[in-house]
Amino acid sequence: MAKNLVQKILQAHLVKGELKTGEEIAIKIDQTLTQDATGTMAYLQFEALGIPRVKTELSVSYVDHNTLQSGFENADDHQFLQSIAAKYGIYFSRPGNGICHQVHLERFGIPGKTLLGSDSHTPTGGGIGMIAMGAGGLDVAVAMGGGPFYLPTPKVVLVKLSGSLQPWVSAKDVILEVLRRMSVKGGVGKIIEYGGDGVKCLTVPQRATITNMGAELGATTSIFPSDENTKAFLKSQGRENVWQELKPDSDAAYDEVIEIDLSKLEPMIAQPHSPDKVIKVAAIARTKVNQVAIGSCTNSSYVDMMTVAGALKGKQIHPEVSLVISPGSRQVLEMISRNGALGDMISAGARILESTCGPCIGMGQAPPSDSVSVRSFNRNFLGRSGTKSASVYLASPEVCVAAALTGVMTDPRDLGKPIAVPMPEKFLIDDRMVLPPAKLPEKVAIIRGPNIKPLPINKPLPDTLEGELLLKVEDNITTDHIMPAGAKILPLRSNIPEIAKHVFEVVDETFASRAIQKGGGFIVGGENYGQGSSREHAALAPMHLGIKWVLTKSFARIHKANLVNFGILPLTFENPEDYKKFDQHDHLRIKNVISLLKANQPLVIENLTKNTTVTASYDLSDRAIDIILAGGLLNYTRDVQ
Ligand code: MIC
Ligand code: SF4
Repeated sequence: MAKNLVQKILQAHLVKGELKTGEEIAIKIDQTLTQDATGTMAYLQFEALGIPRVKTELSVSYVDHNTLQSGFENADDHQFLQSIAAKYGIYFSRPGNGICHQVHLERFGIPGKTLLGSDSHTPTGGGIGMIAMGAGGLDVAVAMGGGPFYLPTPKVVLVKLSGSLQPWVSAKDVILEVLRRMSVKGGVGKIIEYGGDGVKCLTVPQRATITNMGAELGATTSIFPSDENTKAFLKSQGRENVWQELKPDSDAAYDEVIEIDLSKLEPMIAQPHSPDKVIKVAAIARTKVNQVAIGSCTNSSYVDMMTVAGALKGKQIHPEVSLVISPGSRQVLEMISRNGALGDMISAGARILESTCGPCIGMGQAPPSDSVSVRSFNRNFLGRSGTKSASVYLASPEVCVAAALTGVMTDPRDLGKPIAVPMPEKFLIDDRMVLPPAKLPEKVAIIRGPNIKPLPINKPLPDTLEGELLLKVEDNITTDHIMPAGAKILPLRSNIPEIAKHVFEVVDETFASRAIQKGGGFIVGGENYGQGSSREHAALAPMHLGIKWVLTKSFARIHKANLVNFGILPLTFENPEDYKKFDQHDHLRIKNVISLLKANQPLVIENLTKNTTVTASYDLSDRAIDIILAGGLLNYTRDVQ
């Protein structure tokens, strides 16, 4: 039978199950990546599994999120990560070496391989032809230990590209157009495969911008074929030997097809506070802009930076705009510093940051109150920038630099002659900031500063769940709502009791204290609950607060898996209208939970305040049910061993 590209790679990695839409499969994971903000927990969990050495082909630990060291916490975490990497056979990308996804693409990505990363933008690797997926740290820990990764077989959507991009229109506009059409929940349960003649005009970093932000569709991942452009990119990175051609069979079938004519695209922009609120830049031209931030794992490649530098050369940014630029990797930063482009940025008035996530995750550079910030990033969720009253827009580096120069939203085509930047034939290659694992692991002592707190362990699920509905929220709640990030909270990622105090802070400041006072409780939500980041802290911290179930209209994939991994029941309304039957503070009870789950029967929620009942269902495999009953994946893994 003819196969599409996704089916070919999944089939080659299949360990359990069959490729039938919706059915659970388990696949072998070739490579893993972690970053520091999710990594400390992932490695504590790896330690708890008791496996002496990683069993993957390659595992890399990056430090790129928590690099603002305003106290000992982040620096402690870095030392812990470095020592644990050395001991367990993991490569360690030092702080300053770059953003995980950018560096992985440059130095480690291999067409046809699978990559699991404890970060939702791991699909960046799809730009080089990998099946690269984001997951919670615990799933990544299990994969490092050689365990397969479980997921429901996704549908495959073909995005067929034709034509080629017009001047000043870029890869970011392609993915913004896909987001405009599909929305932030349009990709749930799907893998997006790009194809068609238009693919030929996109370089690997451009493809990676598109697959990176596919995360915002809620998609499992996105992928491009591996072709001559892939080969050229790998060659310029001195890695041509890992190239292979990968493409779908000519008569392959897809569950859905979307067609995009690249020649017709115009510069686009996503408005606050969601990446799918996409319109043409021209439609909001002349809106005043206060801050511009260029970088992040979506748009910080060499060509992105050279384009920005080219537009800034010999000019000065608008006096009322603050422009910050963070090149994606040390490779990019070093290249633009050696060729003079960095000097052009600096003399135009740009503020240069180190090669990290920085403002994208609220690690510094929070914009002023009530201001407008235009960013080349991938997420503009409420409060993520560090300023709740700010309006954050997402656009290409071209649109960003145009706004920095003029002080208002500007269609970059108004800047005149386009900046043509060719892909370099040879990138500057220097891997000394990536430390290989120790040759004598038994000699490595793990450094555990006071910020590293022991892993919280859950108890098996009780048979009766009774307590208060602590919070009722709307559709599209993100993990940034559930477990905010930013410079103040991120340093607590290795300290669950402390970070748990901030759960749902953006929505309701009293949530955590009420949960603690009541000894736990429940949450009701709308559609696409838990979209966005892969942070398992959005499940782990609620678990610590005693949350036993979350009832929604639907869940985002990674968050649902994280809830299961930490023993929290992800329930859905049998009848979505029942959403209306709940109010905060209602006293609720579910009886016979264990036997009903074992028999795969719906659960009945008694609302003791309102004297009503509501039926809740769940879409969970037998394995997922056993994990929840055990109180989470760590307990389950220990029980079955
Ligand atoms: C993000 O972009 O939200 C993050 C920070 O990279 C997260 C991971 C995290 O919360 O540590 C992600 O995307 O998974
Ligand atoms: Fe870092 Fe932002 Fe990319 Fe997340 S989206 S990995 S915070 S640059």
